[in-house]
Amino acid sequence: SADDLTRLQSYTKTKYAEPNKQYFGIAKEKNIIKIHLESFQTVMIGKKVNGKEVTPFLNQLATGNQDFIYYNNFFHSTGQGKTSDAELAMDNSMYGLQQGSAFSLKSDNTFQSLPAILNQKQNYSTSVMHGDYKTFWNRDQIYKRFGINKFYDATYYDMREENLENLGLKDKEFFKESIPYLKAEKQPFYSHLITLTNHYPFTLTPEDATIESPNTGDKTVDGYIQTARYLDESVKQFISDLKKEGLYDNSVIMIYGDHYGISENHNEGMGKFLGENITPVNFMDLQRTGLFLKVPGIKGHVDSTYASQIDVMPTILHLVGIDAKPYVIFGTDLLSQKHNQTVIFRNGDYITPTFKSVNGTVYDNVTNEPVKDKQILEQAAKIKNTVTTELEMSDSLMNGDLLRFYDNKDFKKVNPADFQYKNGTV
Ligand code: GP9
Ligand code: MN
Repeated sequence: SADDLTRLQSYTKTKYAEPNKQYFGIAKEKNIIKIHLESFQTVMIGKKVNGKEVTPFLNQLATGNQDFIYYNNFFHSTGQGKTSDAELAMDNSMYGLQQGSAFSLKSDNTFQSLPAILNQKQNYSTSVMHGDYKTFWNRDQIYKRFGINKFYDATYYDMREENLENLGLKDKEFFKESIPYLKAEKQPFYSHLITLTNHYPFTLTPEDATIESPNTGDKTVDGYIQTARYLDESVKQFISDLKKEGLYDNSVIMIYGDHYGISENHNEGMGKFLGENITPVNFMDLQRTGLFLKVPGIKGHVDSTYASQIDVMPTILHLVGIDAKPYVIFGTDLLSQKHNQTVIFRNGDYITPTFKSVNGTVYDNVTNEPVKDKQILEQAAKIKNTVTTELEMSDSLMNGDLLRFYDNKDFKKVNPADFQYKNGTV
C-alpha cells in the first residue's frame, strides 16, 4: 500500500549518501559502457598455473596503474536469480528475491531504473547486448520496465555452430560483433554487454584454451580456470577495439563479475587450486566479484572500500550529475564520504571492513576466527538488525510492487508498451 511506500522511503532516505562535490557531474554526457563478466570471482586476480597468470589483462587493470579504479572489496548481492539478480541490483539498487528470480516473478512491477532515469534526465540512448536469446531470464519483458530502448539479443549475432560454446555465442565473437552496434548508438549511450562463455560447466574447445589445466581433480574448477582466461582475453580485445574506434576516452567503463562461478560443491577442487581449506567462513571471502571503474577525469587507483552491486546505481547517477535523492535506492555512492561499507548478502549474512556474520556467527576478517569481544558483538547485533530490516524493506518493495504508488516528480512512469524488441536479421 501507499503506507508501505512511505515506510520504505523513510528508510532509504536515512541511507542517502550525498555526492562528493569533487566528482558530482564529472562524467556528464559521457557514454557508459557496462561489461558484465559471467561468473567472475576476483580470487582469480594474480593467480597462476605453472607460472602463467590466469587473467593477465584484468591483473593489469587491478594494479590501479591503468585508467581504472579497482574496487578489490566489491561483492555480488545475488540470490537464486544469479545473472538476473546482478542486473537487477546494478540497475535498480535493490535486492533480488529470497526465492526465485525477480526477473521472472516480478516482471509486471513498476521500476525507476537507471537506464530510464539516464534517458529521461539526460537523453541517453540505452541498450543491452547479449549472445543468447531474448526470452532467457524473461529479459524481453523486464527490460521494457527498465526503459531499455534496444535489446541486441542472439538474433543480431552470427550464431553459426562454430561461433557457439555452452549457452551461446563465444565472448570474443560477441564483443567483435558488438562494436558496430555500439558505434551506431546515438551518443551519449548507456550500453550493457553481457558475456557468456565463463559459465558453468565451463567448457571450451582445445583451440580456445590458452592456459594449461591446473589438474585439481575437479573438472569444474579446471574448466573455470581456462574459461576465465578466455574471458580475460576477450575483454582485452574489446578494450583495445574501443580504443581503435574512438569510444574509449569519452566513456565511463565498468567491468564487474555477476556472481560466483564455483559453488560450495567444489570447495575441495577450489581449495586445492588456492592451496587453502575452504570453510563457510572463507567461502564468503570468495564472494568478491570486483568492480573496475574507468571515469574520464579520475586517475586509476586501487580502492579498498567495501561495497556491492547495489552501490553502482547511485555512483553512476552522481558521476553524470543526477542527484540520487529522489529515488528509492538501497545502495550508497562509492565516492561519497558517507558511503556505507556494510555489505549485505541476500541470505542475511553480511560483511564489514573488519568482521563478517556467517550463519549467525560473527568472525574476525583477519583471522576468520569467531569474535569474542563483547563490544564488537554488540555492534554486530545492531548491524544484524539493520540487515534484517533492509532485506524486509526490499522484499516489501518487490512483493508489494510499491513503486507503482510513487508519484515522483523526478521520474516519468515507464510505459512498457512504448518498447518493442524486434529480432535482428543476421
Ligand atoms: C544467460 C545468462 C546466464 O543468458 O546470462 O545466466 P545465469 O545462468 O548465469 O544466471
Ligand atoms: Mn551469470
